Amino acid sequence: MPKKIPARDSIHPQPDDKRAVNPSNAKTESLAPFTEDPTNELMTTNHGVKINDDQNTLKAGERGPSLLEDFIFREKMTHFDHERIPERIVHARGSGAHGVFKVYESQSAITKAAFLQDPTVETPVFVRFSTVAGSRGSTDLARDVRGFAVKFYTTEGNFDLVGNNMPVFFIQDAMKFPDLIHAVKPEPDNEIPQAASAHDTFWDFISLMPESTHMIMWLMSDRAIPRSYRMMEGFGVHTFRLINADGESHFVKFHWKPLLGVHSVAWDEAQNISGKDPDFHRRDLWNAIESGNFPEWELGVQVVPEADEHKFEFDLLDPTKIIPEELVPVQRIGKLTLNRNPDNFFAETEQIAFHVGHIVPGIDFTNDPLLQGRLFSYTDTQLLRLGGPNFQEIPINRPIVEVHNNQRDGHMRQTINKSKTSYNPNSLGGGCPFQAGKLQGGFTSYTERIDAHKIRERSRSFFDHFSQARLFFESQSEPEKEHIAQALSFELGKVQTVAVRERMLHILFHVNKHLAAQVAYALGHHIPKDSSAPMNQGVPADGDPEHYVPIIKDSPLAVSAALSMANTVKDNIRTRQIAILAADGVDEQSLKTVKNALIAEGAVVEVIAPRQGFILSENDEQIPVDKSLLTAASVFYDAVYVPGGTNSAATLESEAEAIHFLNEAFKHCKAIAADASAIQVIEATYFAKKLPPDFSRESVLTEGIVVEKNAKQLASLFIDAIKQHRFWERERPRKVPA
Ligand code: HDE
Repeated sequence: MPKKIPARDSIHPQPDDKRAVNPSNAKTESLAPFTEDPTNELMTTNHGVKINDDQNTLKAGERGPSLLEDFIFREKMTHFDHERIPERIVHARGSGAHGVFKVYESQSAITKAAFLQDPTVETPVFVRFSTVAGSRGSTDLARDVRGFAVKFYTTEGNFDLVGNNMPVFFIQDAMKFPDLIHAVKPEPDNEIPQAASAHDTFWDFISLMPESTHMIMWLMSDRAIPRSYRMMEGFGVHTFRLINADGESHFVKFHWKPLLGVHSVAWDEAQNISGKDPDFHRRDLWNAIESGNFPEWELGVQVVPEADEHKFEFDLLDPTKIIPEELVPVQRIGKLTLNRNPDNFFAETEQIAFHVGHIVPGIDFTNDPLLQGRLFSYTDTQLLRLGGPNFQEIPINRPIVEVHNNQRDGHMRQTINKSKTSYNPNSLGGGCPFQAGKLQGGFTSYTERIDAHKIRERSRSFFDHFSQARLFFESQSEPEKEHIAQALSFELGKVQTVAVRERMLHILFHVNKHLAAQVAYALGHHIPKDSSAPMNQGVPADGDPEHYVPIIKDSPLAVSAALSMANTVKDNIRTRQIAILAADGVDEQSLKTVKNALIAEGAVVEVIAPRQGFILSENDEQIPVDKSLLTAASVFYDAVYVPGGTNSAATLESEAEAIHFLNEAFKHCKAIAADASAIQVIEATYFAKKLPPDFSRESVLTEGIVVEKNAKQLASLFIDAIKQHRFWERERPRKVPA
C-alpha cells in the first residue's frame, strides 16, 4: 500500500489560500495515495534506491567515456525518452479543474440517477475545457468550438457529460466526423494553418455540407472567442434520455449556465492575445481558482415527455438543432463549482479519459446518429492515447466506487485480482462477482421498441438545414450580426479557391440575403442570385439525389432571446481584470478610492506603470507596481482607469505605450475612466475627438467612457460601465487606428 500523503493544502498552507477550505471528498481521498510530494524527502530511483549524485554520469575516469552500467542515468534518460503520449486527435489543447456538483432538489420525477436526488450530497467532478482543432501547444484564443467535458464521480459510477460551448454540431452522422476533422485540421501537405478554420479545406467541406450551416453561424459568432472558460455556456448537444424509478423515459437536453454570464472578446483582441499570451484562458481559470474565485455554473435541463417526441418542427435526434428555450424552458436543477486546481497537469488533465458512453442508471442514450457513433469512438481513442485497456485504473479515471468484474490483465494492470475465477458463471468463486439486479442498482437499458429495416440512409426529417441557422442569426443584436459578417469575410477571405467562396455565398443566401451580400461585397464577389445549384452533397448510395436536397423552410419562431449574448448576465464585475495606468506623482487618494471600490465589487485590479517596482505618489507614498507597460497589454484587461496627479498624467501623456494602451482599450470597446485632472492623457488619444463636442472637463459619460472629478462618483459610474462588459456600438463608425 503506498503511503498516504496529505493533500498539498495541508502541507503548504498559505495565509490567504482559499484552497485550504477545499472540501475533502471521495475523489480527493481516492487520489491521495497516488499523490507524491517531494517536500523534505531524499531523491531516489524509480526503484527506491537513494541517489547520491544527480549531476554527473558514471565515467571511466574524470574525462573518460560514460559507462553502460550507470543504471541511474539509464533509468532517468529512458523515462525521459518515453515521456510523451499521443495528443488527443481533437480537443488536444485543454485545461482542467476539480470541483463539486450539488442538485438543488430531488429530480426523482424524471430520473433515478443517485447524484440527482439529494441536495445535501456533493458529487466530486473533474472538468476539462478545450479548443478542438489546435495541437496541445496551440493558442487558447483560436476561433473554435470549446469542449466542456464534465466527469461526475457518482456513488453509482462515473457519468461523463462530454459537451461543447455550442448546442449544435457540424454534422448529423458520425460517419462524417473523420472528414470534418481532416478538413479543419492543418492541411496535409504543409501542415498549415495551426488552430484555424480559415483555410481552403475546411470551407471546401463546409460549402458541400449544408447541414453544417447552423453550427457555422455559432462558430462565426462571438461564442467562438470566449472571454474566459468561466464565461461560457455548456451543452450536451444531443438529446439524451432521463429514466425514473418507474422506468419512464423523458427526453432531455443538458445545459450549463455560467453565473458570470456569457462574454466574449473582440476578434482583433483574440488575435492579439494569441501572440501575447497563448495561455490566456488556461491562466485565467487557474488564477481564478487559486484566488478563491471559484467558477460556477448551473446545470439546466430541457425536459420533453416521451409522448411529445414528434411535436416539434425538427427532429429531436438531429444534433444540428436546438430546442428553442421559448418552446421548452431550461430548468436549473443544480450547481457546479470548480474549487481546486490539479496537482499535476499530465496526471490529471492530460490523462483524464472522457466518454459519452459513461452513463449511470437514470440516464440513457437516444438514437441520434452522431451520439451513436461517439459511443464507439471514445474508448477506441483512449486505447491508443493511454496505451492499453487499463486506462480506467489511472487515478483520475477511477470511479469512487469499487470495481469488480472478470476483466483481467493487459498492459500496466494495477489491480491485484484475488479470486481464482475470472469467468461467469462460476461455482469455484461462489458465483462472484454477482450480477446486480434492478433493485441492487444494476444498469438496465431503456426498453425502447425498435422495429425497422437495416438501412444506410438519413431520415428526411433531418433535411431542414437553414431555418435554425436563420433563427440564430436573426436573434443576434446588431453588433453580433456585424461580427458574424466580419468573421465570415475574414475566414472566406483566407480561402484561395474562388469556387469554394462562391458555394459558401450560396449557402449564406439561405440564411440571410443581406448577410450574403455583405460577405460577397467584402470578398469582391457578385451577390448570389440562384441559390439552388450547390446544395447537392454528392451522390447518395441509392442513386437518388432527391434525398439530399435540403428542405427550405422558416422556423416558426422569429427570434429566440437566449441565443444572443447581448441578453446575458450584466449585473456584476466579479473577477473582471482592471488596469490602473499610473506614474510617479499619481494622486494616491483617487487611485485608492477607485481601486478599493473595484475590489469591493470583486474585480481584480493591477497598477501598471512605465517600469516595474514602485511609483511615488504626489505625497511620496510608495505604491507597488504590478506590471510595467512592457509586460502588460490592454488586451489582458476588461477596463482601464487613469487616476489624477499632474506629474503622473504628464508622464503618461508622453508615453506612447500608455496612449496605445488606451487607444486599444477603446478599439476593443472596453470601459475607460479617468480622473478629470488626468484629462490630458485622454486628450492624447485618437478617440478624444469622439467625445461629445460640448464635454465639460469635469465630467464626461459617453459609451463607457467616464471622466469625473469626484473619485467616488467616478468609481460608481465606472463599475456600471464595466458591468456592460463591452460597448460594441463604438465599432460603428469603425476604423480605429490602434
Ligand atoms: Fe468528441 N471526441 N467526437 N465531440 N469530444 C473526442 O475523445 C468524436 C463531439 C468532445 O476534454 C475524442 O478522448 C466523434 C460532439 C469533447 O478529454 C474522440 C464525434 C461533442 C472532447 C472524439 C464527436 C464532442 C471530445 C478525442 C462525432 C459535443 C474532449 C480525444 C460522432 C457534444 C474531451 C478523446 C476531453 C473528444 C470523437 C463529436 C465533445 C476522438 C467520433 C458532438 C468535449 O473520441
